[in-house]
Amino acid sequence: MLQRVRVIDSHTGGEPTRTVIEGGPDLGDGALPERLLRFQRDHEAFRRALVTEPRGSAAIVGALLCEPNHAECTTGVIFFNNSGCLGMCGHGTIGLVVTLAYLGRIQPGYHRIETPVGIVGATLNEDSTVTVENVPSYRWAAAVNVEVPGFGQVTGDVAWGGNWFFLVKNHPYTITGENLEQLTNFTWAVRQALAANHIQGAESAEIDHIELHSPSQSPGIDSRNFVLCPGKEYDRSPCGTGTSAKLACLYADGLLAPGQVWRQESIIGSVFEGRLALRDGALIPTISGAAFVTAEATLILDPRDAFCWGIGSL
Ligand code: PYC
Repeated sequence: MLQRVRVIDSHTGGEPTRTVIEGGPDLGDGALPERLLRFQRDHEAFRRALVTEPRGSAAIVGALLCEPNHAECTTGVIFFNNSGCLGMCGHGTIGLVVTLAYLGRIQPGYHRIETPVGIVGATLNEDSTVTVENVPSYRWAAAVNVEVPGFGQVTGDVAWGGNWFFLVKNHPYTITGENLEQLTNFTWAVRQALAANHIQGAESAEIDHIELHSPSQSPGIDSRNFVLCPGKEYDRSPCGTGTSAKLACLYADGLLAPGQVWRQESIIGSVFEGRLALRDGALIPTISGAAFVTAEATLILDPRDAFCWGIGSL
């Protein structure tokens, strides 16, 4: 039998989000982390069908809307990509909020959104930009050395911004589109070396995002980044969770004060504006950016199609 899935596609600074608004799996109720486990255990085929080829692409992040567990939240969401699920997704949250506004389900103002790693805030601003108040972020380990085969010793910080990041301190690359292959090869090698050397985040979490920075050529922009996502694809946006991790590291180094603005540019030149607030000893990043709806579609999943559930995986 054909399965129909209604989605709204958007992009946030060039990075796509596919929000599932109807026809997704019912994950039951309970806490979001439990529903995430059910999604991972029982709905791998659905994940691949939604975001990998032939319907999707390696860059797409899926956002499955779920009933929130907390009454004060507008919605719950589980983010997923070509290789698995994400704890949080900054660009995806901006895309999701713009999608809910497009559907007429929310108005400008403050909304709470439940994710598997905690409740985040999201303000839909009058100019249609969105400001995400992320989960508390922190630097877990500073100046960690790792021997990367073919590249030598690489030093970086391990930080949490809703996902786990390794923020490389020393690299020789100019962050431009022409260097995509080199940037990808280098960051993928760093990620593998971290795993091989058991360099992890809290509670032995895998570090699955690698982030490089360089100065920006654009006036008023503090930094340009390249972020390698878990499925070996780079983030077209400046990465909301990656920017959060960066802000936490800057704060830890005494280079960013609460309230100070940090403008982070992506490799394609899209910009997020970030700030930190200190609340009860926790660092709360806020990330502002814009998203645009690009399509409203019904995906057809036909089990007779040999490629119904996506073409291969990593
Ligand atoms: O914006 O947080 C983000 C993100 C994570 C992976 C892709 N985008």
